Amino acid sequence: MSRSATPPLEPFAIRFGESNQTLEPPGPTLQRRMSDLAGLFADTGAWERAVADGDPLVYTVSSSPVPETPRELPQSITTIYPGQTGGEFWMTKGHQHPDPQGEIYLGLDGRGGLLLFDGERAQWLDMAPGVIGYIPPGWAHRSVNVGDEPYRFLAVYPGSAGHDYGWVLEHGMGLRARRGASGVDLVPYRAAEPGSAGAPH
Ligand code: PAN
Ligand code: ZN
Repeated sequence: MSRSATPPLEPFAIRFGESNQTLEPPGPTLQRRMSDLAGLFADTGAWERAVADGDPLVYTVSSSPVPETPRELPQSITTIYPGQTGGEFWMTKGHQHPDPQGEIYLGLDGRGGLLLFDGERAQWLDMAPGVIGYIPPGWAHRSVNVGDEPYRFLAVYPGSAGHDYGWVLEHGMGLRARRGASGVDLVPYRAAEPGSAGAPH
């Protein structure tokens, strides 16, 4: 049976699991380690050292069972652990939705930021528990943990939106979020430095 022929789900309740870490009943969960974030941090040497030094878990995404299929409305909780690489706060890969549609994020725990980029303009929204960040159609989005505790948020997005990660690798996100003397420094985007991979040793 093709995906488009899948009948809509029946109604059901979804609850936050213990400490807001999961949705219940649970769906797929994915883990992103430092090695999954190639080409995203500006300081490629610092990224390579972090991969070599234990390849830490940077974030997890725990979904409900609602599938990413047209007309459904999937949800997931993202947990970004606290840390910096080359002074840049730990963050998600970031993506565009190839089928441009809106999305909302609801802050659950910790302190974060929602970085939005439409290819020309960059916007930063401070995220905290109880704050809804609205992502309009056509804006690439990345989340950043700017605190010392896990930053957690609920995402709700159209099941037909899709996820394009290559767009962010090609175009960047307009800004980078670095730890500054008094909190977050938003600095103009610069591409990741060339890595040592492929260089003669
Ligand atoms: C979110 C993101 C999640 C992980 O559920 O997918 O925070 O970020 P990356 O997908 O950029 O790794 C969302 O925006 N869904 O559309
Ligand atoms: Zn999204």
